[in-house]
Amino acid sequence: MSARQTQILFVGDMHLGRLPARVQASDRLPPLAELGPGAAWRRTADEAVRLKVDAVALAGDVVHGAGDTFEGASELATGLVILARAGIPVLAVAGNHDTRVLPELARHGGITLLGPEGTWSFADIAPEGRPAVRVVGWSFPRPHWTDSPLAVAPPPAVPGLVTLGLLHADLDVPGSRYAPVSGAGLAAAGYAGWLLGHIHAPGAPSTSGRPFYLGSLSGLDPTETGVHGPVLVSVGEGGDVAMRRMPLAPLRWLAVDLDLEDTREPAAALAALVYDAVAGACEASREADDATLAFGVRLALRGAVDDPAAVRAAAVALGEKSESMPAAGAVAFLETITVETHQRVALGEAAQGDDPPGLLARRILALEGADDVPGVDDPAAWRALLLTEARRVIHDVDHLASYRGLEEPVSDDEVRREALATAWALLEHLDQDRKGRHAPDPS
Ligand SMILES: [Mn+2]
Repeated sequence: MSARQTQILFVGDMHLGRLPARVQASDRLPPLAELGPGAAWRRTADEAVRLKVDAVALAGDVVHGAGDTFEGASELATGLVILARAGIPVLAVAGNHDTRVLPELARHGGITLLGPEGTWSFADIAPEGRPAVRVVGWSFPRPHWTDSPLAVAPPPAVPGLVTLGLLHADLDVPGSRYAPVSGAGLAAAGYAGWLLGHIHAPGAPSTSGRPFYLGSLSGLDPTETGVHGPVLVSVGEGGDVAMRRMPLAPLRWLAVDLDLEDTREPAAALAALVYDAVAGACEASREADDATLAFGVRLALRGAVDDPAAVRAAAVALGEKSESMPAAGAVAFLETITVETHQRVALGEAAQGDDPPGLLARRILALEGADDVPGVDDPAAWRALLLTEARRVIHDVDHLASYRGLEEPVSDDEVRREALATAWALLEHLDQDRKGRHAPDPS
């Protein structure tokens, strides 16, 4: 660090009070509390002290919700005490989860709330002998807010003063109930950067004034994959701005694909193949100064195999053993293994037939995006039709009373993969029926 730089550490959604979901219980893994947002926040505070940053800025959803307020507030206090002892000020905006609790915590001291009640306000970080930086922020007034924060103009950029925007909002989602805001509108403010809370997937830091998401400080469930941690902003004497994500989250989620297509006897070798794939993926995700303690891996097996049933059985056995394993200087565990392998079949050949396997083979070819499907004039149009049918089936299931409230929007690719899996399962079943007819009766 140059002594003449001003540094601010920006922190995305923490949801303090929550513990990460879906972590395996294992003696080899650190306790859950060491892997969650509270631990990530403590590490962030320690790092802020070590780097002697000039301020820490929180982008909202600091504390998860009413039920977790006590636990969340106590975790927050731990970090605030560390920062207060070092004389590091903390700025924050409220997100949709902490419209009540954050202003209250701010009143107790230790946090400066920016933009209370849906207004814009700013704080200048101006350490002696170093460049001043202005942080402008807007806070959620209520858990739902359908107006754009830009409905009220943010303070204009001041020539010669580096200004950074801090905001919890839904970027480029018109009609959102979570402070919908236009990225172009934010960029037009002429600030050096916009550091956003709300979406938990971390975006690429941008110093060109384009907004980006800080992402959750620590992945809260297996869908929050990748490198999570705060973003360090450094401003030099000439007003040059640099941003760097610090990989401080103790838990990292990875989605790993293992293709078994070219493997001999994949069922027998599955455990070794999986350990190699997991270790390789953890190693590949490792950053300089990586502080990951545990990797949670969602593994998908793919490809054509001779004996899909044997692969499924081996995957179930491996899942039941649920061992954690050393990986990339930390510990990895398998959160789930999904089996998307399928029967090795000459599809083009099978699709020539008008029998049930042939009709299924045509559907598989179409769903896989083939340009030529025997007996089909326009495979693309047919694929669209198949997906519409599949989506209707999913929609009917989604709206059963028992699933109400669980439904999340299903992507086109998820629909396609689900339809493909069903078609492959049927094809395998037909194949077994055919073989069964010739096999001796087991009874
Ligand atoms: Mn959030």
